[in-house]
Amino acid sequence: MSDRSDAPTSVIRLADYRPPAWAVEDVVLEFDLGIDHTEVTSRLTLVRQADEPIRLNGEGIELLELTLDGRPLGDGEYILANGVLEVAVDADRCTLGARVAVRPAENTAFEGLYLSGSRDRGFLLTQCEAEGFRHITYFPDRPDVLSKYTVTLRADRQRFPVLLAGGNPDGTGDLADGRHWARFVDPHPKPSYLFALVAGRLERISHDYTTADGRAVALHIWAEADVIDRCDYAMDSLIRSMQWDERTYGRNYDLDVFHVVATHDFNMGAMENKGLNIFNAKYLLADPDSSTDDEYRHVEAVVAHEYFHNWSGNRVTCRDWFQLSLKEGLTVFREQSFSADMNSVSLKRIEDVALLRRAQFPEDAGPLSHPVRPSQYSEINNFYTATVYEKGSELVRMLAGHLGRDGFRKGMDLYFDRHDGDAATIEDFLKSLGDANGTDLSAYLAWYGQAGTPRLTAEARYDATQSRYRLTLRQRTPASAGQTVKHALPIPVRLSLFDASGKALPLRLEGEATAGATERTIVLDGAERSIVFEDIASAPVPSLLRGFSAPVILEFDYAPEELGVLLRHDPDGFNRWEAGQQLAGLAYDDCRDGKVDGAAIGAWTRALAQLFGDPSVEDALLAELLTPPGEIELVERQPERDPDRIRASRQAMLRALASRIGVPALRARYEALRAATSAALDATSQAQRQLKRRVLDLLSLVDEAHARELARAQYDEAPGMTDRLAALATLATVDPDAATPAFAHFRHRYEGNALALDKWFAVQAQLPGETALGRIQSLERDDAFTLKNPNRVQSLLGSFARANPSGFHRADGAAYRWLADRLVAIDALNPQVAARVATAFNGWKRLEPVRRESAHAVVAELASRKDLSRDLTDILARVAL
Ligand code: 0A1
Ligand code: ZN
Repeated sequence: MSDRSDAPTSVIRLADYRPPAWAVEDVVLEFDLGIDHTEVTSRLTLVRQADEPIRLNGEGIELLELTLDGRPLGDGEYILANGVLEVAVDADRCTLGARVAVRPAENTAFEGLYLSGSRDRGFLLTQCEAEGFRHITYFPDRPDVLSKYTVTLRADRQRFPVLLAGGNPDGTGDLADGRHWARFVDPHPKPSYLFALVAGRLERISHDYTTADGRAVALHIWAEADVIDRCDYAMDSLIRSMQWDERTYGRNYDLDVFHVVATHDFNMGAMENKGLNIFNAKYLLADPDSSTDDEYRHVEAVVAHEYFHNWSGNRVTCRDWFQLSLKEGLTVFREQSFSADMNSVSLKRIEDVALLRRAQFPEDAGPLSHPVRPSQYSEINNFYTATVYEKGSELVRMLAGHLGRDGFRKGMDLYFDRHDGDAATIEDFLKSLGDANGTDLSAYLAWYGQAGTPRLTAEARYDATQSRYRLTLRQRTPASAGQTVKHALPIPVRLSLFDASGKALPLRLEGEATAGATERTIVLDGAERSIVFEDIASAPVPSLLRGFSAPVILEFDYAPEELGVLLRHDPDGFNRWEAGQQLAGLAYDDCRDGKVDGAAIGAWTRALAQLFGDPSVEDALLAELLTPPGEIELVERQPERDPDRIRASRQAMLRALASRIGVPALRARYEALRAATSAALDATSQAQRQLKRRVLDLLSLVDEAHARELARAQYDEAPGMTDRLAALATLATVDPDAATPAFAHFRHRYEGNALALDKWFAVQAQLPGETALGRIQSLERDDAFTLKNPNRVQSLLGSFARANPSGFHRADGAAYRWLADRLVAIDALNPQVAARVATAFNGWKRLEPVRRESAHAVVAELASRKDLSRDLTDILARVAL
């Protein structure tokens, strides 16, 4: 567990980076595994790099013995203080041996070696990123120390029949007293954060894979017996990922075995340990009866993400944790491209941009704002953020767009060749991409160092007499936490112009001889740039920032009917949706404060009603178009941030949309989709389910009694989880009382199915309004609820605090006080989880005055406590500022 905050909190700075004073060539580890007591013996071969003592990190472990070149060291021959073991050595090369004891069952923080599940049935596993290895043994626990690992595991054969560690298998055998052993050798040097072991009773499914370069690889997915039959989709996803990385980046897998393990006890999504990926069961298990369509997509994406790390993360790792986005942003980008290829390019882009806006934009607009490459941290675990991951991916996307497909591939080839086996930096990455293409990309470095979402404003002037259209682009990034001076960034703006009938115009810029394509990318690389288009016969409608070509907030003064043109005619699915989102934003403004009146709400409902009846619009896109920005995004449009009013206005606009489409059309569409209901997983069936859900939700706003009947029937008839859960959510929103028996039925039906119960908690945690807190408090008393399980905490407390604005931000502040109390309790068990839930307070400063006052009191009180973990203290200190 992390230090309590009464220990001095030290700030780590990028500017202070120094290479390691000692390299570790190889590591020999031996584990005598037990649930209460595990003994770890290590032998490190150390090689001097600088004139300094050997310094090893170690936390929460008991040192039993230390040797130098085989000779035991006495108390006076080393210093052990503040989590650092220091040994002064004269030689340039030596072997340092240690024997330490650790206590897995007591490790509730899930960092280092811990127990998943119960004492009698659970299994042992490790989590080492970012700084968990120091909870296992003494080691220079930093990503730029790369070593070859030989690992031997010993344990009771009955209790721990399966023994796994990263690397290739190197023998197994029996020992006395019913014990057995297994050895693994990893030929690829790796940093300690990629070490992993797993031991216990697990079942497996397997597949023999042959890589494009001819290596036979045994793929094994491991899970506890009761869920092993839910791993097939993950295996298919793994195979698709391996093939895709071979095809797209020429990257092959590099060991003889690849293990993937599912656990219900995990702080994050999954972990890319070399040769032994460990997954939160939520992102590995899938079956139609207990998983939704979204969850199937998440399994595919996370399996791919972890697999792709084998190159972008493991073979080329990070020099220090400031470079985290080097592996994470890049790997998210690779996963997004893969998922787009497997499914739909425009739907994937819509999903990713929606996530960026929902999770990263608010982060970047509040006190937790930080650059994609932070310049300092006090707790690195708090930097696994939407900024490092999602915005980091957007930066890679801009670079890829700049270089074009072939240029980007050439750049990636050079990056992997040049830095294979290295701990690299973001500069290395930009340099490889640039060098391979004879260009200099260093201007993009500014994106990595500057926090905040840039505002891009566009202003247009049409000159009818000269048939010219002038577009002026300007940028400005608002000051963010600790960063007041902002610089201009290179912003690629992909754009097209449409005439009023929706035809894309050929583009000729001032000074060019002939018109070219109908789409261009203009890079704004200073504060302002104007461009002039020639031969424009009438005032055009610009489609800007196509495909979301840069992670910025675009401000352009569109008239509602102009957005209507794009919404109806833009051939690019993403920008079509985007026009709908922009128009919905204006429509929302028309629905504020109880009125529903204005040109925009008219244009929005008219355009969508028309698309609703247009058979050429695909179901999946229509479902997305019918979903306006959520309550969290709409906060930006509300000067006085009152979640109740935001919700009321949003409901009013949806009601206006539903009435415009009309009850008969909604009913007819629902019935048609109902007739097509199946549990099939193909894209068409998924799209039908998604649209059916949207239609039912709209219907519930204008035809409540009928919608309630339909929802109840849908719950009963549902062939799979997507329909079942959607029905439950709609029913509960329309009529909470009518939903009670359905919730009870669901609870009973899924007794013992942890992932299904998580959804049961999450749906209820998100039901809006003042009654939410009381509901949460009674759910806390459910037998299945525990603060010890991160998924449970996220599904109940996380969903409530972060995805239920009107419930959490009650005007009386009761939910703030309740959450503060729970945070203290969670923190005593698992600081990482407490810190993540606490980010719900990120936006308190911009709430309306009454809520702001009560949130402030709670945050300030919490932040002043001295008994909290470093993780939670760091979040609170930044949020309270
Ligand atoms: N590298 C993993 C995410 C991860 C990060 C930290 C963890 O423990 C604190 C665990 C997993 C990924 O990007 O998938
Ligand atoms: Zn990752």
